[in-house]
Amino acid sequence: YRFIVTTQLADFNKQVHKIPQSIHDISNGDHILGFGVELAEHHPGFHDEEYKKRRSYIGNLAKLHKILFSGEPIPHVEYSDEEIKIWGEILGKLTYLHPTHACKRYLDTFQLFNFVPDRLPCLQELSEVLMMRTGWQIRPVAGLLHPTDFLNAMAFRTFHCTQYVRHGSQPMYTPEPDICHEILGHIPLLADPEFANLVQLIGLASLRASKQEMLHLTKLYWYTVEFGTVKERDGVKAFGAGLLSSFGELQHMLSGEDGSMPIFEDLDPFKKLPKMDHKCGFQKRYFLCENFSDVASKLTAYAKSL
Ligand code: HBI
Ligand code: FE
Repeated sequence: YRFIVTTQLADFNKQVHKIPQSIHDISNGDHILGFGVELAEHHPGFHDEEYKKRRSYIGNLAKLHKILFSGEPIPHVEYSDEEIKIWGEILGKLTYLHPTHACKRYLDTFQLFNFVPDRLPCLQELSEVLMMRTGWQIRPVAGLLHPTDFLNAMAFRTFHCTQYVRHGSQPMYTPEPDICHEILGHIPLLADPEFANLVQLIGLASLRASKQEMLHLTKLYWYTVEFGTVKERDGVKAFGAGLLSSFGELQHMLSGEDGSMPIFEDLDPFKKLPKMDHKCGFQKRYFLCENFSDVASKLTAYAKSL
């Protein structure tokens, strides 16, 4: 999946930032970037009025959900047969590649959830599993959330998840995060204590970051939590959610499916990171880490420097 981050970057310049003291200071509805209800020409659902209605119906449920204040559970969505079919198809394809392409921690935590193709999990259930395992919780959100809110919420062990399903015409592609990306990409590893702490570190660092530092943290997030890779005994494995939730990108990572092999580089959080490339196909370079504790100590060192 690819984000429309150009607008996000423009937004960094306008932002007046108040340091949130708790998750209650972060809105899940005020700063949605990306697509509005009308979508855009290049969105696969652009010409599908039914789809747009469905997407904004589910998005509005999230906007109404005032979380935690009243402790109300995440709204339940009754998914249609077509939505479940899309989920099942993605799950099937990915579970074929994961044993060879996903890191061991992901394969282990994935088991906790018993995902099956004929049922799209509900976010409330997943949130409860995370809460028990690592104290993380899920908060529903109507679309691509501004990186500042998105990262700040991670300081409070809260992960914002979209709840709508991508358009069925291209089940293997989505230009924006959808529930399949959130569940198959992000949720399993948030049940791993070490990984969950590492993600929170980025969130904590983001609370007091300047605009410049926030942009750098967004890149750090992008090159680790979204597209990170890790060395394992039998080769390079994915831990980034953008990889783990994309059949094409996973293949590309190991075999350069589209004809060009990606580059693997060491991650140095103190160095300028490359511009995030989210428009033209797969990533050209991935950052390769030794293991999660290596990522955590690098991020800790960077966070301390802020
Ligand atoms: N919003 N809903 C949602 N889901 C994401 O995965 C997400 C987001 N906003 C920003 C974001 N991811 C990041 O990739 C960075 O821009 C921080
Ligand atoms: Fe993501």
